[in-house]
Amino acid sequence: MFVIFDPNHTEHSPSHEIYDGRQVNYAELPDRISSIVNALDANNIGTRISPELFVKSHTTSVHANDYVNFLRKTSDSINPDTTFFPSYYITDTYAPMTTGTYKAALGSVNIALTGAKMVASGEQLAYSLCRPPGHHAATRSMGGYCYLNNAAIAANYLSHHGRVAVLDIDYHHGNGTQEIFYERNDVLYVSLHAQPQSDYPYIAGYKNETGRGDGFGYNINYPLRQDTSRDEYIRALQVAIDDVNSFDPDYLVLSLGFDTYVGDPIAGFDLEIQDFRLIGALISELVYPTLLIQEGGYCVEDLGEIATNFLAGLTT
Ligand code: OKP
Ligand code: ZN
Repeated sequence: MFVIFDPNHTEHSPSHEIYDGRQVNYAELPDRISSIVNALDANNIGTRISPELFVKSHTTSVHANDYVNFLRKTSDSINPDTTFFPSYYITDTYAPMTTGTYKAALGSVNIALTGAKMVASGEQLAYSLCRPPGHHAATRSMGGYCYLNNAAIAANYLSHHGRVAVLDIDYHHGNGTQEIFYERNDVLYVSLHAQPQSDYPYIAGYKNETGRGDGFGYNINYPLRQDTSRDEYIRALQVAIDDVNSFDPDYLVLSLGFDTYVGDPIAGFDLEIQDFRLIGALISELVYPTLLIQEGGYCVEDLGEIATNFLAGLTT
């Protein structure tokens, strides 16, 4: 398995986010990625490679030009060491920008596209260590630590080679990815997440959001109560996996969030570190060329161990 990694993500490092009107520590930390990379190294997992550069049109076929330009110009105008909260093209108070944000977001897209290209050319599995994450970024908006939708851009790239299923197992619903593919039937979106009645992003992720037009029936949400037990979670995951198999895609993109972990500081279901081995094993039943896209997961200390457990289940 190739692991695509780029240290340049550290240039995006906001000092805080705003929660309930108060400044709180930013949870989406650069150390998240080092935690995973260090654990992969220590366990000799995967072959680490650097991303290739891709032309901007891959990004602008998913995001509006004016939005991408806004990200670029805003990043250019921010003074180093300041954290700026844009007033436009943003859906909440969880997508602050620093001067390196645009560069890091584009870097994250290149990480995703490098993995997509490998999977399109015959690799069975690639792991794109994307940061910042992407699944809350919609056609013309940022939100929830996300600026450009890495998984959607990769899935759209792969859709030129065949039909694609996006399975999203981050704790939060990927409202951006859902929006981007809502009217398409060549990309299936299936998401397992905390119910939007109680959890971010609140505005999307409901059961009755099933797609529109050509996309009707190709968007599937499994909202779960915050107090969902491990066994209930595993049962729901099995149903989501069955949906992907019924669609029978040519490629699978997994939006891989580790914030379903019980120890996550901002989220979490009743899942222990070892449970990620079973989750990986269940997902390995999806025998399609698979691209793993890193989304959330905020318990920096345990992320590495969660990732190695997940990969052990997925690959053995
Ligand atoms: C991004 B991803 C806690 C409130 C922050 C925003 C969550 C964004 C999650 N300080 N809520 O899906 O992991
Ligand atoms: Zn999340």
